[in-house]
Amino acid sequence: MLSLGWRVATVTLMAVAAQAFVPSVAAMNPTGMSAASPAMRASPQGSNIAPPSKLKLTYFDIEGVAEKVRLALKVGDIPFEDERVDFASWQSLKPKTPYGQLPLLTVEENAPVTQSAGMLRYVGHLTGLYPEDCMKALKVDEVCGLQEDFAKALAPSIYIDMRPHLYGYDENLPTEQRKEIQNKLRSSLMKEGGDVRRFLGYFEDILKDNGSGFFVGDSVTIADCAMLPQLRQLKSGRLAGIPVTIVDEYPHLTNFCNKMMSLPAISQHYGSK
Ligand SMILES: N[C@@H](CCC(=O)N[C@@H](CS)C(=O)NCC(=O)O)C(=O)O
Repeated sequence: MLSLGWRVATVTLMAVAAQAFVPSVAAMNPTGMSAASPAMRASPQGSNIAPPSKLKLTYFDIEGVAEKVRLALKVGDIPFEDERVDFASWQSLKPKTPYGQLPLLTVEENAPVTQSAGMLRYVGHLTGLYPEDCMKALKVDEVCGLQEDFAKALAPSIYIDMRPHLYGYDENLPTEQRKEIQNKLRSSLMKEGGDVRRFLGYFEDILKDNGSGFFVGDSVTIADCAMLPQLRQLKSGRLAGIPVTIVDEYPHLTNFCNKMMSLPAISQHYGSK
């Protein structure tokens, strides 16, 4: 039986436009979109979708995989219930979820839906943060996919500490041994030509080539909502062996983080965090 502390650590480690009917220049906010009533939205790409009357995002009280969805909802000014499940309640909730995992997105009276990547695109459609232009959407998907690849590269060094059996070790592997393996994995991630600088280099180049400070086009997209939590994770100090200053080595990534964090919806969301 896992202790609560262990379960907390487990889940902690597991783990991102509105428009008026007729946007005016005066109504534009720093996202490049107009601040508007959520009743009907027109994205910069021109979609007009009425948001659902009820939206609930259920996840743990961590950033994790649901943070990109929270950020897209906040940037898009879509009202939603940000339900945070505590780890004590999770054990009884888990068997009632479709696949034993969070996040869940409940739209109006429909059955809850799983998978954060799908939720992000759904919110992207609602808000216009997912471009209607196919080519732009393809580029957004490319960045989102690369972010997922980076998360996958980091995952073994995170999960070895929580679920060693996933990597062929005994599930009761002593903590010191888990840490030892974790240190080796982190050293490999950090070595010259290792995955951390490889991926950060890719992201830096995408920003440099795009030139707007955002990953695709000249305003916020769901790709930016996916990237910010990924970079925040690196800067958080939660990944031992990865210097918290690593992102500072990349001027375009640093500028991106500052730009995103200074958007009113995002700075309000994080408050003093
Ligand atoms: N592919 C899923 C992954 C969901 C997932 O891994 N959820 C983890 C937290 S990040 C979870 O529910 N863990 C608790 C458990 O498995 O008991 C998504 O992106 O939504």
